[in-house]
Amino acid sequence: MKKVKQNNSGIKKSGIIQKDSQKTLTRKKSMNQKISHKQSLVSKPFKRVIVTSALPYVNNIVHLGNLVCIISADVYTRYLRLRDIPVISILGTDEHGTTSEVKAYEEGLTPAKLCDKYYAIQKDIYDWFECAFDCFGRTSSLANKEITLHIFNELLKHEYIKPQELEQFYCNTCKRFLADRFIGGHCPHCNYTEAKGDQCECCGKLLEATELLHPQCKVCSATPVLKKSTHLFIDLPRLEKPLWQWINSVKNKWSTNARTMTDAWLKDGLRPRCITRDLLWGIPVPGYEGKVFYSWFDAPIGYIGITKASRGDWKLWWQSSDTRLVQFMGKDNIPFHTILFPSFLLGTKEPWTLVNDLSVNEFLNYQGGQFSKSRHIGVFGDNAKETGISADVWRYYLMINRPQQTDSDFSWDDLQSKINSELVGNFGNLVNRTLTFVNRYFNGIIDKIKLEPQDQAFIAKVCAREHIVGDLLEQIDLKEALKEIMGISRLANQYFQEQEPWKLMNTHPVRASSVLGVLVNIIKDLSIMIEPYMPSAADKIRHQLGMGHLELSWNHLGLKDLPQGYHIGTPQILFAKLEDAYVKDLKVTYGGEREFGLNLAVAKITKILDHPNADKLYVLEIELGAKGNRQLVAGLKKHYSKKDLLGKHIIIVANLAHTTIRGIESQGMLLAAEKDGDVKVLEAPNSDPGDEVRVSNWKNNTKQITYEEFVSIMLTTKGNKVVHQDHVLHTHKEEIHIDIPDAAKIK
Ligand code: B3M
Ligand code: ZN
Repeated sequence: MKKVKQNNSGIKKSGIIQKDSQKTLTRKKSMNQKISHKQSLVSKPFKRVIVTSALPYVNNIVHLGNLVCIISADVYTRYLRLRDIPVISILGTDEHGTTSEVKAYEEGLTPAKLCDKYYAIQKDIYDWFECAFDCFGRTSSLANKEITLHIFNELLKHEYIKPQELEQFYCNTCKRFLADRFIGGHCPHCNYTEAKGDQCECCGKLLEATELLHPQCKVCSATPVLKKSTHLFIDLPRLEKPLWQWINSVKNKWSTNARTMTDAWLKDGLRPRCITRDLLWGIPVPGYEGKVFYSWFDAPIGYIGITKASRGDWKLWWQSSDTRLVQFMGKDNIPFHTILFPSFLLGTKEPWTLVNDLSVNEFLNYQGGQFSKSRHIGVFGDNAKETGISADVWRYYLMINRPQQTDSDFSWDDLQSKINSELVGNFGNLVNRTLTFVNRYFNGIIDKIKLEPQDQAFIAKVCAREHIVGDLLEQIDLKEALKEIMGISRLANQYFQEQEPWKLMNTHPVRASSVLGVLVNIIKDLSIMIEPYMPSAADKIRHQLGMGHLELSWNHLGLKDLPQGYHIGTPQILFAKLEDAYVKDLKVTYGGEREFGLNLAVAKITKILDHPNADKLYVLEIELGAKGNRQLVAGLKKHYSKKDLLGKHIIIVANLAHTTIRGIESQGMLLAAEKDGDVKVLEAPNSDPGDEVRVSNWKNNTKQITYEEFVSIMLTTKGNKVVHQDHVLHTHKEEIHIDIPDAAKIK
């Protein structure tokens, strides 16, 4: 993760502000005094700030909606850094629990290996989005184990933990208790046959595993039995009073949704809550074999664990009354952060830092519906890069659309219109035309600034609005603050328009230079204010202004630090317009709509006979999982012995019209690669019969096709992979690998 440099050196070492760097320094001081009343909001009585964002489940590839929360935390942290406030921001992966175990089982990996894999994927995503965390870690770290056990032991010591017996499903074959997600059965409400232990995906109802009809162990399909198991509960009723007192002392700093939901929980009265699970993957509960802590126990403790894993001074941050803890999360995470996590900490009777500010976002939907990784609907962190839209632009869009009071919707049309009108038309245009002008007509040098009363009035107006931006950011209203920044940019464009420097050029050059000087100053200020939102764009602007090596801070706002004789750099276009045709493509790619002409599936060869009427052909019997068995005729005799072929997991075209070859029906076709006379069948050894083989995230075609249509779809090999238009063929378990040179023919 990128760490952001401290920015306290600022102007001092720069020397770029050529003539009056001395004056600038003094100015910096007076600016400090001026904004001190604002700083006090965040720094008094607090000496430091911890910013966290809810820790994403390790194997969930985050979508734009999840990124709202993470990027919000990053924007706010970057703002605090600009204000020179000591801050650390924390994120990491939430790794324990059933979801990881189930996914590991599906991918044929151990949970630990699965977490390693997805931890790396997630880290890449946040790096790409330019999230500059101070600590990025994992809940499965040793440090987190230590803290979790410590907190548990303290709770035990103060008698907040008590055992209670529960009845749970147990699989006699697998010899273990089954977590909800490991149980399947028929839904008692709608009779859907593939309901899960916690929810029916057909009717959407939440279920208790014990309600399922015909329950089955998902691992071995045996019928599980109910068995008693002793679990540990945290005695929330006994913690209710201190919790209630604490909540009342801080909740005015929470967003409304956080307050409302927490109040509702408290009003219902708190009940003891189970903090253990019968799972293998997690932090083992001492003295209880086969049990681990519930992931919602060690996940929030993970904020502390992640800090401990990366900083020796973690206690200074996490055990001080003068640390301010600001937590960002989605609305489904509220009670875990306002009731459970604080209870765990309060119960230890140790001086832990509890949350002060909660910034809870509502949900972001995708084109009016839900994001779905499995159905390839929506933009996910790992494909944001492929869209060709920069991280800055994504960050801008997510923040200007931040679902603060209500859910909001992502739509490509909205994205296009916001990029084109705001980033390109308003902000980018202001920067570009101003700097181009200075370069073209003044050789890049602003050497005369003589302000008229009208300029003074305009500057006062801009300064007032800069203050509003600061105020909004103090209130963590990241969306309104960004709107205000764009408003300042619009104001500057208006000023450009009204002053008409292109006309003044010829008649009143000093006046033209002054107007441009004011505008360059505003651009410098804008680069500071947008830095938390669009760090790369801010950096580009600074380079274009010739201030690339300067670390500006919030103290340099106020249109002040640009002296006469200032030499600006080279202007360049900041943002590219998003064209209609491109948007149309994006809609198809991320709308779960794009279709591949073939229907490819994994099949297992179960029997091989010689073709009775042809020397070169085999007749293969193949199994397609739930899709049944089929028979294929294949010309492989020259290349494979029966022994070598039998049992292979091959790939077949399942939607090819059946045909009769020398008197025997062939119900589809297997795929093989041919290069210089060498023939290799395509294989998917780690996938199961019936698994779909896909190209990128496109849907497979279900309609029947002719042989001619098949031939028209180009497939080839590249780097030992099979590709269609550079997209790799894959199942959900593996990419198709083949040992044959590039550009082989697939037939
Ligand atoms: N992983 C739930 C979620 O991603 C959970 C948050 C943990 S925060 C400590 O929504
Ligand atoms: Zn079982």
